[in-house]
Amino acid sequence: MNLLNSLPTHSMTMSDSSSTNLLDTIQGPNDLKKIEPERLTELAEEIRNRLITSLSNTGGHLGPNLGVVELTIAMHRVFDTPTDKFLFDVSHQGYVHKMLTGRAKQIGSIRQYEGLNGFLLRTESEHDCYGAGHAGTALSAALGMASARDLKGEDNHVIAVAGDAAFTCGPTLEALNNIAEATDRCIVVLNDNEWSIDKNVGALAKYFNALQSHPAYNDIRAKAASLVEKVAGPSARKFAQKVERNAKNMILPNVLFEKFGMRYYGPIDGHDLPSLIKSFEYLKEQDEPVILHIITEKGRGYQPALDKPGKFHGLGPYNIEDGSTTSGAPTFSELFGRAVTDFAKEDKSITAITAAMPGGTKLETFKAELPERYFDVGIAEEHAALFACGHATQGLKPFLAIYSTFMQRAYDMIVHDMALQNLPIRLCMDRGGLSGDDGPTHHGLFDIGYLRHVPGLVHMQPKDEDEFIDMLWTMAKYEDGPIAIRYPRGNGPGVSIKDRPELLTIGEAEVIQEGTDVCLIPLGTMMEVALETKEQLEGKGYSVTLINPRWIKPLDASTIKRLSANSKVVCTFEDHVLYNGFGLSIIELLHDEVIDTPVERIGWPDEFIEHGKPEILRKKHGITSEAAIGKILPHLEVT
Ligand SMILES: Cc1ncc(C[n+]2csc(CCOP(=O)(O)OP(=O)(O)O)c2C)c(N)n1
Repeated sequence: MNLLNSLPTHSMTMSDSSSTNLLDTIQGPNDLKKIEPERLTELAEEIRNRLITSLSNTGGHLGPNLGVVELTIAMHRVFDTPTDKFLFDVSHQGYVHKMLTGRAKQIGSIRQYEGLNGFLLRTESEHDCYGAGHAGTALSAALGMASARDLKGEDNHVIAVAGDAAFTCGPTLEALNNIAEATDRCIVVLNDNEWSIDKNVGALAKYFNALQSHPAYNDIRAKAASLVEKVAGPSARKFAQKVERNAKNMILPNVLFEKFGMRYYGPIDGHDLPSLIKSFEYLKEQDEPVILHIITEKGRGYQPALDKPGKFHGLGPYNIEDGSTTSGAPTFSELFGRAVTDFAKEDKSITAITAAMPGGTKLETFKAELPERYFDVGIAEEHAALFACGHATQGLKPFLAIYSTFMQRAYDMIVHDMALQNLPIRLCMDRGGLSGDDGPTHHGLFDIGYLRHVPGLVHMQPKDEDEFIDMLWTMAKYEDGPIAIRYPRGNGPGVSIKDRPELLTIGEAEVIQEGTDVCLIPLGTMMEVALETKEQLEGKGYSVTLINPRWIKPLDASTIKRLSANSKVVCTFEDHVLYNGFGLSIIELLHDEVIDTPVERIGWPDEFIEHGKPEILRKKHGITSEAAIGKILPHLEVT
């Protein structure tokens, strides 16, 4: 049972943006401080309405932000950014902070090209002292800032806000272990809503949840509330210690946190603004690392988000009345979830592992149908990778599904544990390629670079849905070592899938057509851009070779060598950075074989790509057939 059910749930009021008087007066935190205390609840409601209305058009992290409205108001009421430092873990819940630091009017541009980023960026505002997008970074970075402050003899405050699932991350636990040694003063807010993107998992989640469902919890909450009533007074410390001794027994996480050298306060209702403000005023005066445990509701104030916290964690545009969204053709993730579940029904040694992303990777299908072989290890990619290694050593066939960008965390495990020991683990890298409106923290543009040089590792990318299933099937049957697949966000070209998958030959490309002028080598779904390029070239009378390479590693060296040598120019296409990318592997191959056909490459430049719709970003950065033609033609026109 969640005790917050007893708290009032606001219904969505449609009176919103046009009458958002208080919010529109806030150009920065100082304006917030001028608002009369009794009007702060009204402000909270305005913020919620603005979020619900605005995000229905742009999409975004609605649920997490609705949950931190009061928390963020209280923080800006008590502390002073940019002097005081706020770090939000992942920072997907940073929209309210953006609104209170002069960006309320721009919230409608969030995640849009040239608009506000969906996460915090140091370059976006002086109030954003630390950027993020990946989980588990806030505590460590906050400790570093607090330690730097101590060294410099300054006296500002450092406050890290982290969700309960952030405590499943290795770096968070590593920071906790180091907190007492790193600084004498730092405030951590544990924003406990019982949810990661999906339901939070693991021992700590159970520990926190057990607290909320414990019969003594109401009593403790009442005492905790009375604590914050009193803490503003002079005898605060003594009183706090007395309340702790009397009210907090073993069911509270105080023991756990205090072993790490932090004084624990709470739990308090994270939607009770006066309590939050008083708590921060009190904590501000403490000369020791402290943790404030607040209980919040993800999606507070919007019934569809309360009903489906997983869906409303982060989503595209939705119908504001009922929260419904449109769904199109099956995505690569959905095909993955279905296929691996079907394979696992036939092969009892297949297991599925996710690091807190059952919904995103669609392993939720596997979880529903084969729960005993499904493992969600929390936001713990390094652990997930090692856990998969353990399975592989015991003859199981783990499918490890992690987004390309989050797999970066597990690089050392891939080298040191999987590849060096040649363990057959199936690395399934969803969102391999541009992620679009999530921006640079989420684009999966580096995985070829960080896997290409790992000895013995097989890596591939499918051009369409049917080939995708063949590749997954080939992975299921492959036993010789680690094998990876990258596939993009969203849908493929929409080809139909044959009844039974086909086993592919590792390292054998598909030659679609042979010509004599230009050799096009598009990786994966870049086939679409290559096909447009081919048509334009053929329209100009050139003879074109088109190869679907399938394998990033091992390359089909003999086919690529032969067809490149027969062409006047080669052009590669990849949804990846050019540096250390797929095209570079073709250049290396031709160089090593002393084939002097020039190679042109279409791919992302050596920079962090901003957020925005893929069409816009592709055009801007030259991931188009026009750009390819522009690079190819000069080689053909020379006589
Ligand atoms: C390294 C990494 N893995 C996975 C994710 C995907 N992710 C984003 S937010 C989130 C859950 C965060 O839950 P919690 O910390 O409890 O915050 P809440 O959303 O509940 O406020 C996950 C798994 C990520 N951002 N970074």
